[in-house]
Amino acid sequence: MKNLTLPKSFDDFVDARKAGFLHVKEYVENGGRLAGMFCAYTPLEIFDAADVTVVGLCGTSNEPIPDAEKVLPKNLCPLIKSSYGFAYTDKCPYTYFCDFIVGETTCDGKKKMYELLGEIKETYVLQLPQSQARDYAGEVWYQEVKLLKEFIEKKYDITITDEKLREAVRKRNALRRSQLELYKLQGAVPPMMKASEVMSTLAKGLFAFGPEQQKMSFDARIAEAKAAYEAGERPVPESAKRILLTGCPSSGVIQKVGQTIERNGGVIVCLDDCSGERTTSMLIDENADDILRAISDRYLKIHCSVMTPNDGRMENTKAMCEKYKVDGVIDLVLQACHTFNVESVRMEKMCADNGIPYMKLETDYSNTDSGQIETRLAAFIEML
Ligand code: BJ8
Repeated sequence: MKNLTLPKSFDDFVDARKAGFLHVKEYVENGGRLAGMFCAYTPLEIFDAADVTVVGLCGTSNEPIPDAEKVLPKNLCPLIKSSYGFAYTDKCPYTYFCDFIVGETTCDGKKKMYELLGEIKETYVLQLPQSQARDYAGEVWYQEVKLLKEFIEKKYDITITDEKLREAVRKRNALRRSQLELYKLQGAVPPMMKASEVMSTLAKGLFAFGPEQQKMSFDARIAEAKAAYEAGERPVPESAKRILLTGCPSSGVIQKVGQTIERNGGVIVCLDDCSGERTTSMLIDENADDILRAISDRYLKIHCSVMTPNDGRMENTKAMCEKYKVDGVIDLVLQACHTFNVESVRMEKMCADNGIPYMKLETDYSNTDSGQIETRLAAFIEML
């Protein structure tokens, strides 16, 4: 086995993530099954039912991007370049240790990147329909989910039974309910946590390995935050402007954008991306006759800009603005993400129609625009 070099940026990454890196080595060396994935459309219950731990491999750091650009075009989304760069440079323990990777045909950049990623690590690509609107889309996706199940069965020479799938559904539903409770804390006025704390709680859960452990870690943090709030602690001042952050996945810019919002008198009360409340609230019928179909149906319902039409996202964001008493919407677009970039026109219109202040922020993983972002965010929050 080659020597693994950890990137410098991990030194100051959240402790939970670092703990996960150490844990993964031990887990794999003890015979644990590990797979990597990139997208909210990946049906996690299939992996759970096969006792495969699945970890998100979306790159969140600028560090491997110069190396990735030796292969990939520069004008590509930073999330794609970072993800590929980690595999290309052997710098991510999860990519390094996983048995295989599951990709999906979402945006053009990602689906073509998977072809190159497959040269480094075995990569299985789910063929996701481009729309939920066609009658046949549900059947196409069901067949894809079934093919994934068969691929995993063959890979490990196992059978994934309906009982195991049902058990996995129960555990994932329980985890989702717990995650919804965590989001609910931000509905209080003032919110019970800073957004950075919500995110580190989610990250801690994510690297806790397995839905039950994740749930335990969320439940403990929720109880702690509620008790502190009841005892009079207010981690966020009542004057903080309540922000809904929507658009592209934000993990790679959360320091540049999230911390800047909080430093300038704002607080993110709703993270409205594909792994936020709108997706988490989609549960699966635990008693469905055809449990595999119930799983595939749930995942196809997810709203993402790669789908057309994608009206559900606008409707959901509007509902979240009301629920979380939002003062302003920040629409995050990662550079060269055409789907979210074009869709921002509709998001802006939805906000204007409902009298909600809106700001679009286009950025990448570098720090070259930090000053400009600070100025723009400060001005936006000041105006709320
Ligand atoms: S369900 S948001 S994880 S596709 S990689 S689309 S930022 S250009 S990540 Fe995504 Fe699944 Fe949708 Fe969620 Fe744009 Fe970049 Fe593509 Fe991206």
